[in-house]
Amino acid sequence: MTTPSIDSARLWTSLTEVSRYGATPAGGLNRLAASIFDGQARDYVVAAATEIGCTVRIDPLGNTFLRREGTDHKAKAILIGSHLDSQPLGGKYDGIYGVMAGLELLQSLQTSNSVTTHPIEVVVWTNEEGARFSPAMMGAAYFAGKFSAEELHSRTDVEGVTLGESLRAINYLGSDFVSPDQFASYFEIHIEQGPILEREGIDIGVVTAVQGMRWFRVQLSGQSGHSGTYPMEGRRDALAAAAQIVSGVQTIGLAQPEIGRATVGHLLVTPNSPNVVPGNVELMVELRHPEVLALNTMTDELHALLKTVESRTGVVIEVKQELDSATIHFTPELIDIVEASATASGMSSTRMISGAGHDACQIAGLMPLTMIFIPCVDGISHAENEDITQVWAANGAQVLVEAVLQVDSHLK
Ligand code: HGY
Ligand code: MN
Ligand code: MN
Repeated sequence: MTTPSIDSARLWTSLTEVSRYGATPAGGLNRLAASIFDGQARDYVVAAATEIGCTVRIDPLGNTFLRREGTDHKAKAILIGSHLDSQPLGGKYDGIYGVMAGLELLQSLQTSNSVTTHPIEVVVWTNEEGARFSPAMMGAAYFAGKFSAEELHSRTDVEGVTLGESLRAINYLGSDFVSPDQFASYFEIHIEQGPILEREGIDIGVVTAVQGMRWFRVQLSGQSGHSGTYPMEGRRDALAAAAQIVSGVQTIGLAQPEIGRATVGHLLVTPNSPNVVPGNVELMVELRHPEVLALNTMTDELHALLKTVESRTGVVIEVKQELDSATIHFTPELIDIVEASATASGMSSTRMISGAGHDACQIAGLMPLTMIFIPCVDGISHAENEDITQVWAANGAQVLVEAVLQVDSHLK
């Protein structure tokens, strides 16, 4: 079968249309997991998929599977996935591009009357970002059997709203049983979220691995008090203690030249009033590194830092690890297929490691898998001015079609 050409204009239109849901005035997205905007974006994708005859399954975490049958109904399906949720002031393409490129693949197969042996499924994973409900990559982690639905449904956002009630409110609290053994392989296509491809003028990133990532929730309990009367000596100021942690985390990251990352991106102050010494602070520490030994060193340094700050300030510091996403290596045969597909599609490519985490991290070990990157402007992501071009979007989708069809014909 000749590889059908994707429809660049249709893909660009669907990316434009779906980005209306949760659009911010500055041109980005505020589409938090299981928000009404997440529901509207899902509805848009589900409508487009059912229009071309796909069937829809929704699991208890709201993971939404859009299926196009193959000639062999009993064959395991080829799965393509990513996410529609964004950061609070995020971009229009992180995750969303991967879902819409998957939809375009289904549409291209349909409009070209192409027939595959294996069923093809596109999945919208719930809550990849973890910005509203922790941890990140939650829907894919549920699919991988790492959490029960009950446990995740009870997770709350800062307003105390649970994931379960949020999914119910947008009609994505499903009951379909979908398990990894129904699938033969997994592809995820994504923007690079870094500057390499654009800077080197390369069309396609052939992703070989994703670096490890750990999240720690840190609770600091001091003593709040009147800022005008509470003496400086002996204060147990939770925010002053947190400030020492923030700068110590910075030092941990800087000690890992080049590729390590250490970030405090979430911090809540209570009571957060200008004339009250803060009694409580919650912050999240994120550590990343491709080598597990280096990640272990960074973790040990973090625990030592917390102990030092606690003894120095008298503020009680508790820490709970909430995410441990190990460095994962993708499947060599699929990596080769993506590389060959880029070449067959007339595109340049380079092999690379992903600095960002992805739903694919949770799928590792369950089936053969790999990822494809397209460039993004100035490498910017998790920001409202995240941007791509229509050509980049089309190039990636074409390579995805080529690679999936190669797997379909090679797989037994
Ligand atoms: O945090 C990450 O790496 C992903 O973009 N959510
Ligand atoms: Mn993403
Ligand atoms: Mn992201």
